Amino acid sequence: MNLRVSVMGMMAAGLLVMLSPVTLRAARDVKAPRALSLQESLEKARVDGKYTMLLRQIKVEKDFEKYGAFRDVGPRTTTNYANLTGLPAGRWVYVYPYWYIWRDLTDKPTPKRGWGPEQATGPPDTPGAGDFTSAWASLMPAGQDEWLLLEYAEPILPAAVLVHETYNPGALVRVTVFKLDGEEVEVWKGKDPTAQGAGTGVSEIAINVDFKTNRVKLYLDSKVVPGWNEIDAVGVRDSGGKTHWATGADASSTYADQGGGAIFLIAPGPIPLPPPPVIVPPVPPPAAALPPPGPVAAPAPADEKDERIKKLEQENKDLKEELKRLQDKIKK
Ligand SMILES: [Ca+2]
Repeated sequence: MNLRVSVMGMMAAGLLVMLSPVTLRAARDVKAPRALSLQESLEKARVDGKYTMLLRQIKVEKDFEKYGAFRDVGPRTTTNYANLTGLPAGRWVYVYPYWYIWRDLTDKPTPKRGWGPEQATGPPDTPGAGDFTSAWASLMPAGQDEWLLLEYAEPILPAAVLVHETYNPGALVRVTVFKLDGEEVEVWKGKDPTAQGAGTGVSEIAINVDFKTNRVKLYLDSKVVPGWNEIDAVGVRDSGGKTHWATGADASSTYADQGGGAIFLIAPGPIPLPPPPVIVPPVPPPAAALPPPGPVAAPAPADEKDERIKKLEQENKDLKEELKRLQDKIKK
């Protein structure tokens, strides 16, 4: 009996000895890479300055098993990933343990459209109170609560955010800043220091955090403050007293998208605008599906084509909606 037990035990031990080298080797193969500092990681994710305007940063630690320490995957339109939903379309870069989703290629700057969020980049350039194309305006005057996301060239230890409001001010209700690990941190919530009816004003929001940020997000209570709540520029004053101006911007909506930029049905203010000709883009062929992330990157021309098709589809959709609105208006 005793002998039998010990033989069984020896067999079991032998099995373990046979298995263990394999198991150990597998464990060694999937060893996590060394994580860079957050600032180094951000720099690496820009891929030698190729990308700009970070839309999202998400932590997916286990993806190193598939992508290693770094992978420039390129354009993806997936909105759901790793139990996250509502992700923006963009250019995906993996720097362990984060995914960075960028909007723009640095060498293809987005054109400056009147009232586009890009009008809130750089120092203030709007001549005074009033409706000017040099400030960001939302699509509708009070259609929804709006937000404006600003990106800065380098991470800054922020002491204050300076919001230059140039038309229907007083809607700012919340300011957040992003940590370099992607976490959004609320730094202020309250009543806009610039009063409604002030015409124009600079809302100075003091910030007390102990981390650097390169992204600031403003939230506007657009539905409460009538008219388009336009923002000309957003500065971040650092702890040394220097003010930095945004280098990129994204927004919940923009008046630049009104009729795909072709129809000015409702001018947001007193500036008269001649209605430009309505150009209906041809219906594009169905867009080719984007490849899954992997070592095979899609060739650049195909990406550009996809983007053009996507843009045309959106413009076509906008125009159709605009046409329907016009028809409904005529009916009334
Ligand atoms: Ca501006």
